[in-house]
Amino acid sequence: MKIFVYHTPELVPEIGSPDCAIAVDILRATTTIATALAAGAEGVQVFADLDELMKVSASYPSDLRIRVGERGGKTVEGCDLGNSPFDFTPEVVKGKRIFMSTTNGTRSLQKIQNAKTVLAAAMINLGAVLKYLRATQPETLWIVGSGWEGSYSLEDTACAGAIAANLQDEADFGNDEAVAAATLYKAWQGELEELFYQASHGKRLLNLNGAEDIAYCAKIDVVDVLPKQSSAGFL
Ligand code: 3SL
Repeated sequence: MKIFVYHTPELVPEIGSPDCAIAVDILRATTTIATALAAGAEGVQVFADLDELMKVSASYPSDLRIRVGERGGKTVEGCDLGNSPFDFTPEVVKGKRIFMSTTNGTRSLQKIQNAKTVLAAAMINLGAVLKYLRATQPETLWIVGSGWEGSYSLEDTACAGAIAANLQDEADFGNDEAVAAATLYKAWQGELEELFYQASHGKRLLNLNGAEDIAYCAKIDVVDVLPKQSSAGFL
């Protein structure tokens, strides 16, 4: 397995596609997707564009759908939920299809659509991601951070690094970003919440009363789910 890390969707190569691509948006989209599926959501369909989300979800029964919209950390008007993982309880999401658009996370998921396998990873489902990669041994693996509007983010690199560091004895690193990400993770392992407080998006969320969200997003292996793209969204 050869592991490549890209810090933002914009840095993903336009040519070629890997056997497996993983999108990471620790704060908070991929953490929320994993939480929603663990809580029994029927599936999660992601959209970079909010108008597209509204159009596609309109043909789905309203009692069986949840529209999730986040921009700038806040819930989008007209959506049922924002992007806090704490809102995705079994009472709210069980059996429901989630239609989701967030500032950065859903853009990176869309950017890797052409990979043979597309996964969403977070710290809370790290073990499930590693188990899948070890079992399937993709020849090439891209791990794509979502960043913030095209710029680097510390927290996504730490999660990419957690995947890379755990596999480093059984895989090769394909670019310097993979080495750097693994090094960052190893330096902060055990203090991820503190690291996330230093990240610019961590600070943004703190200003929006997101301390509890940050603490949850920094936890490792809280859920045993692997969000995997299918023709019906992430299942
Ligand atoms: O950028 C994103 O996709 C979001 O995860 C941002 S937020 O954490 O919901 O503010």
